[in-house]
Amino acid sequence: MRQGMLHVRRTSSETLVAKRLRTQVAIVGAGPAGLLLGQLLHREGIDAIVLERRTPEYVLGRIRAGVLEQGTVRVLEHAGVAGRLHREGSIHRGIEIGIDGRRRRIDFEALVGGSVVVYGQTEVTRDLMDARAACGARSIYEVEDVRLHDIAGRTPRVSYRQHGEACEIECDFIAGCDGYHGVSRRSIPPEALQVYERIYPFGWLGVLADVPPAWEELIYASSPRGFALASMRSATRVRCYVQCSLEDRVEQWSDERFWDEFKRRIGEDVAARMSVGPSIEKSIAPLRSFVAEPMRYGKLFLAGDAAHIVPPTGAKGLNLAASDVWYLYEALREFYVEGSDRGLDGYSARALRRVWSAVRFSWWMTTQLHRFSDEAFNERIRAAELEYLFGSRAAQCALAENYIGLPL
Ligand code: RFL
Ligand code: PHB
Repeated sequence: MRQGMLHVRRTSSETLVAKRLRTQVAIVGAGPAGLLLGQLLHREGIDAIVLERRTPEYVLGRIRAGVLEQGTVRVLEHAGVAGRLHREGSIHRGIEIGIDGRRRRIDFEALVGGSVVVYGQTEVTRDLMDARAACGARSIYEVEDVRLHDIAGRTPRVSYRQHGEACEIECDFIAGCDGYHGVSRRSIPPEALQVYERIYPFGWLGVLADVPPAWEELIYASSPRGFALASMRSATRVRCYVQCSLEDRVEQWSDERFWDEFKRRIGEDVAARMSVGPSIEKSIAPLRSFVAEPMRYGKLFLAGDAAHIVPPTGAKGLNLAASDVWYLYEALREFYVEGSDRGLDGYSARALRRVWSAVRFSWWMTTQLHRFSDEAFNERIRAAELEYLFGSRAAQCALAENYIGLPL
């Protein structure tokens, strides 16, 4: 019985429920993690409902990741949503690392035989939304007051309100794909979770602008004024970041101030040849590393930013969301198709192994490339480490191998 039924019933908490739905997997959150899981399950004939508190336009308006690992591309192919990505995404076979005006190319292909694809998270999300709409799978946007019930018991349910109406979904499992600020992780009793966290003493100010990039590959630049990243979305659109203070507000950063600061950090040759233009998006993101373990509590499975956050320096957040979702999809398929609990029981440990390797790499990239108002000893160690990276093929291989993504 998968269809929705309209009737009024009282739940144990005495709320009047106007609409009751039934599905196999209730997915909370329509970011890349939730939508990708929904698509993979749909292709396997497993029913899911996706619940999202924002509008589709709002979700698409968030400018975030830009770099996809090969493993993520394969998962998107498996979900049947990689057509436009292959046509419009651009393959990058290396990145450049800048230190105080000097630059070194990290040649992924020569060092480890791999590459990444530059294709915005917005586009991945749009492709997933389109695929979901095309197959008629159920997504419910603008839901309020989402609550999870009986997650450790036999009758897991998700209640919510939409346009003032109380609704409830009965399900076998709940996938918590609702990001760092979502309700899923907070529904787990605190004593059942172990949390690991590092907050960095700076943020990233990002600007999106319609100008052609003056760089062919991403440039991660460390300068005495702080970090800067030159990235792109297409042959006509750049995405650039500068390290900023946590106290800074977007209003304090005019476009002129942003470009001036970016040019001072990115390297003189690039600054001399780049063009600038008005920002079409500007935002500040704080940087943190965060992991909540385990990623399962009873019938609730966390995936993506709901369970972990990495600083954007390693370009790992979206890719980790994709690997979590892949493992969770395999586990659910094993359950529904083969009748085995094994994948579900092993999900958290399997996902966390990959999570921690990305947490380590993102922490390393962040600490090496940013300026901390730090003690002199740490500054010297940081400089020595970057010097080693510039001179050692082994160090470059380690960076390349992690950047393109460890195997799924
Ligand atoms: P999301 O994208 O946060 O989606 C969660 C969704 O859940 C909804 N939600 C709820 N829905 C219903 N009920 C509730 N109570 C809800 N609470 C929340 C939210 O509205 C939202 O739609 O998490 P997801 O799907 O796990 O995806 C994670 C990625 O978005 C994230 O890791 C990346 O964007 C991180 N990231 C990067 N990752 C990369 O792999 N490569 C990159 O180059 C990269 N660059 C970045 C980034 C993140 C950045 N910011 C802004 C944090 C650059 C930046 C600047
Ligand atoms: C981006 O293009 O937004 C981007 C690229 C690489 C990163 C972070 C963000 O490490």
